[in-house]
Amino acid sequence: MVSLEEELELSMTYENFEDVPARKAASRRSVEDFNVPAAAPGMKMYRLVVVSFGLLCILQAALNISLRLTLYLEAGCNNLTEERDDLKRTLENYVSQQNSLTEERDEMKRINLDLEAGRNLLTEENHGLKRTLEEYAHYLQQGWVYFSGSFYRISSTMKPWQDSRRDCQQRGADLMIINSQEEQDFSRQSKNITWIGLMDRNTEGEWTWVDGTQLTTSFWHSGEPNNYLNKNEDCVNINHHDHQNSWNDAPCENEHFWICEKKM
Ligand code: 2F8
Ligand code: CA
Repeated sequence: MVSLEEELELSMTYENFEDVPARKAASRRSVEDFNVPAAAPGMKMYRLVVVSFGLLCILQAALNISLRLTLYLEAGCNNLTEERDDLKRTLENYVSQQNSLTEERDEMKRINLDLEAGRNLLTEENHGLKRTLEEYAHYLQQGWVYFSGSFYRISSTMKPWQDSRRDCQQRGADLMIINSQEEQDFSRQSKNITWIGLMDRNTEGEWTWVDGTQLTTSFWHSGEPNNYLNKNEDCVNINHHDHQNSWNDAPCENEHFWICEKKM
């Protein structure tokens, strides 16, 4: 226990701004007068110190708490920043993946369009081939002979050149056009005189095929064309089968067999 004297001494150490002897006297007087312990100012000081210490402790505690809180929040903040960066990276990855997928999808769409176009072409080609096949079957069934890309049919009756041509047209064909030596040789198989699709009916001396093309390679028999005996011989037939050059011009109204050709 600190005595009142000691407390007084202690308080005097701190409170040197007052008159010490006077304070001592006053203190004694106060004790004597009021029977109150003379060490009250020291007690005050003591309380002040205790309170200050308490406040310091509270301040320290508050500082600790705020420091810990700051550290905690900072750590939390760092975590959140990392999480945010992670999310950003993930999002960037997603966006990049989405872009790749979009490009892939567009490429697939283009490929699909190409494939569709290819399929349409193949379908058209297929239909065309079917039609051609049906046509081949039709002409073969009708007794036509196939040679080098065309079907040929030699008539079994005789007609003037114009009627002969009409017959061919009604069969989806026309009178034969000879474009090569091979075709010329093929035309000589028939031993009958046969009309072919060549004439100069429009302009004398200007020999024209039924498809409108002008004559270039010709196989006239020797002395032909001659408008024999000044007759109007405007249509051409295969006459001299035993010669490579077998053509003869003859009057169109004469009746002969004829050869139709269907180009395939
Ligand atoms: O000698 C060639 C001559 O032969 C016939 O007349 C006799 C032909 N006439 C007919 O085919 C109608 C001519 O055209 C031919 O030039
Ligand atoms: Ca002639």
